[in-house]
Amino acid sequence: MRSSLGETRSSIKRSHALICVDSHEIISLPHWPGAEVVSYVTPGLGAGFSLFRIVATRQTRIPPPPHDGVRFVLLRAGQAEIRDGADVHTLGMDEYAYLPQASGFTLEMAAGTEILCLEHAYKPMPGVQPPGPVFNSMPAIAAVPLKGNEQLRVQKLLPEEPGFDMEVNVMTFAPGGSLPYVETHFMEHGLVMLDGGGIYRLDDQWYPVARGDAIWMAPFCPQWFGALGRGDARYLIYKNWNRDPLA
Ligand code: UGY
Ligand code: MN
Repeated sequence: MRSSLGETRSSIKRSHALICVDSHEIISLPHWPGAEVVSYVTPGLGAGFSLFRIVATRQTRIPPPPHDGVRFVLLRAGQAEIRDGADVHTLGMDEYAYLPQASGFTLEMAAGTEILCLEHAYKPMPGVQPPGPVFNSMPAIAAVPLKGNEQLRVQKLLPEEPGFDMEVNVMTFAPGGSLPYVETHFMEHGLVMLDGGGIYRLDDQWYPVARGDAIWMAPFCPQWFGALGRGDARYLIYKNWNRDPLA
């Protein structure tokens, strides 16, 4: 892309947004001291969640979120420690943490550490206990073919329990693999391309997408993906889940 001529693959629409590296705005925020922040998705777009990338510019200690929401963190480079009093968990490459609403976990990152972070307001369900924290590793989660399709495998990073009001999944497409149909659903999505690329249909546009791109899909945004290239295409995808849309 010729950014000198004002070109970008990024595209912001009412029903979806594609945010590409060439248009990233790197900012600092007081509650992310010692870190560069790139916001991919925020409520300003119309989304019900925030999705952003953090890179620590020095050894730093991040306080709990300045809101009562859930924080999900996936480490993509470096090392971090998640701490609540004497409760300490180390995160290495591709390890992740689900930190429940209103919890007091701090996040200590070494210089150069990169994380993907997703936050949203937790929707409780009457009679169901909200979940506690989850610490796990992406490679430790089984990749299961989607509806028997060996070209498309899904890893569910969070337990399939009604206490969870969100899913965070990794979807891996073999070259030529695709979603079986154009989805339309009331859940919205936040997505980050982790590897490879292909074509993402969003509403009535078809976008080339590649590693590093991020996408927001509003409720009912028609969506479809087909993987191109020689290697697998892999993306991390969030959706609000397990709750009645009127609740
Ligand atoms: O879980 C999903 O809705 C997923 N299949 N959507 C997507 O990949 N765009
Ligand atoms: Mn979907």
